[in-house]
Amino acid sequence: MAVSTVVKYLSVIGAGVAFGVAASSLHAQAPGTAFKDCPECPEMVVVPAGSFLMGSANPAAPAYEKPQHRVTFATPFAIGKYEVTQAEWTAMMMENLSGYPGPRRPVDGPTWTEAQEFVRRLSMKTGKQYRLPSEAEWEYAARAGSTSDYLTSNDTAEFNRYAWYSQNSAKTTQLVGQKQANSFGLHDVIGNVYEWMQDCYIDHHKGAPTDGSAVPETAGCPRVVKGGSYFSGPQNLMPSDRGRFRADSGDVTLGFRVARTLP
Ligand SMILES: [Ca+2]
Repeated sequence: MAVSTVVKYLSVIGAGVAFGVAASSLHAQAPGTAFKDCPECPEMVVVPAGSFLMGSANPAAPAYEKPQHRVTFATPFAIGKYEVTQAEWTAMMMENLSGYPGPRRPVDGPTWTEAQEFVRRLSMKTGKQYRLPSEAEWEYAARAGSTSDYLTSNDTAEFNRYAWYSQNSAKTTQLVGQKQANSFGLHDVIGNVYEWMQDCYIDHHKGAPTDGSAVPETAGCPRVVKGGSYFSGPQNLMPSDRGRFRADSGDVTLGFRVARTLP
């Protein structure tokens, strides 16, 4: 496709979602760009290269959030703008296992192993490297440049603007994208459903990878979950908070968002 055709195409869709190979490759590295690799694929946002301090330096924080350590991303990557919805899940998996049905609600209940099957099928369909985010990628994306304990400050009054949690959710999942996006353009990173990480869970950050990669697999290891859910109190809404589940178990508070290696 000629460049002039691409520009014309992009001008038609304006600031909306870029569809198709030409559009997504043209803007693949520009932070903040949103794109889809197919109409039924999750919408993705490009997150900039950079570095951040992962974990908590707060003396009162639990040991499993320490030590705080610097993680550096040499290149941009893409992460889901929203939690994977039930419409997106069903398009790949041909079934809906969710406890709270609704096409624009996040899928709830998939095991880590089932989430792996989802990203495998998504990768097969698109020819792109979809995967679960590493815990480092997710926490970097959740903080979106903030160094505070919570979202953009230490003020829990912010939760209503950014997050569905125990005090405003009626204890159920909510349609994705209703709450304000963070500075990277991502919705519901904190709250709504907990999200599966690629990483094996270890109960500290000692020796954790500093290049943004996931803590590698060991046989039978539990997997990390992050972000808190519609059922969570403030202590679980901090980007540094971490939980764990067995890879073969699911829960109605637990879903995921996808990541994608660029280009
Ligand atoms: Ca979430």
